[in-house]
Amino acid sequence: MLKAFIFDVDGTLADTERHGHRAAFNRAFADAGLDWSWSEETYGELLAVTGGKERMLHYVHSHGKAEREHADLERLIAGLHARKTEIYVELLQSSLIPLRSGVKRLLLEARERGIRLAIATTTTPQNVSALLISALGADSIDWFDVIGAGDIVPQKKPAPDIYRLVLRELELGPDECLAFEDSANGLRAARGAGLETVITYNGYTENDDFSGAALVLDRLGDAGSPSRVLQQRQGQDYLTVDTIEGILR
Ligand code: XBP
Ligand code: MG
Repeated sequence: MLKAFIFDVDGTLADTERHGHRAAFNRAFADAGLDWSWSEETYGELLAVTGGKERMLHYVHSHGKAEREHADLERLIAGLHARKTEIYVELLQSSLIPLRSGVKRLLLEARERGIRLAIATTTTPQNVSALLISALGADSIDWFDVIGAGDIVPQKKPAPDIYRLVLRELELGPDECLAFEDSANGLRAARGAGLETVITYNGYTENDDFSGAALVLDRLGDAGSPSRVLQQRQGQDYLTVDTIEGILR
C-alpha cells in the first residue's frame, strides 16, 4: 500500500536555512555592495515567504529598500539569487551541513524495502544535487525517482503544486505516499495534495501550527539519538484503534 516517501529538503533532510541559505544570501548581498543583512531572527520571520527570489522581493518591499536601491528590481533579484546559489553550493561542497538525525537511516531502509523515494522542494535544483552529493555521494541522486524542485510549478509552497507534480510523475495517488516536512508551509502544501505528512520540526519551525500532520517528531532519530513524539494527529493525545491501525499500515 505504501509505495513512496516524498521528502522536503530544507529543514527536513538537513538544517540548511540558518547557516546555509541565510549565510549565502548575506554574502551575495555584500558582494553586490548592498547594505542588506539578515540576522538569524530576521531570517526566521522571512522564512514565512518560501523561495529565495520571492523572499528577497518581500524583504525589499517590507523593509523600504525598493525605491532607493534599484529601478530594475527583477534583474537585481535574479542576479543576487544566481550568486547566492553559487555561494550556497560551494558551502555544501565543503560539507559543512550534515543530514538531520535518522535521514540516511530511513532512506536506506526505504530502499531496502522497495519504497520509492522522491523530493518535493521549493529550493533550486542545483542546491538539492549539491546536498545529496555532499551528504550521500553522487550515486544518491539516482535513489530518487522524481526530484521536483524550484520554479517548475506556478506556485511555491504552501501551494500544493509541487506535490501534485511529483505525484503525477511518480504515477501514484496521495494515499500510496507519505510526505516528510519540517514547516507549516510545507505541511499545507503536502496536505493540499492529499498526502499524510510526518513533521520533523527544527529551531525555526518548532512553534508552527502542525494541525493535520499524522505525526510530529523532533527528529527521525537514530540509535543513540532517539526521536521524541510531540503530536499524533491534532487533538489526539491518547491512543485509539485508528492510531494503532495507522501505525500498522
Ligand atoms: C525552502 C525555501 C527555500 C530556501 C531557499 O522551503 O523556502 O526558499 O530557503 O532556496 P521548503 P532558493 O523547505 O518548504 O521547500 O534560494 O533556492 O529559492
Ligand atoms: Mg522545509
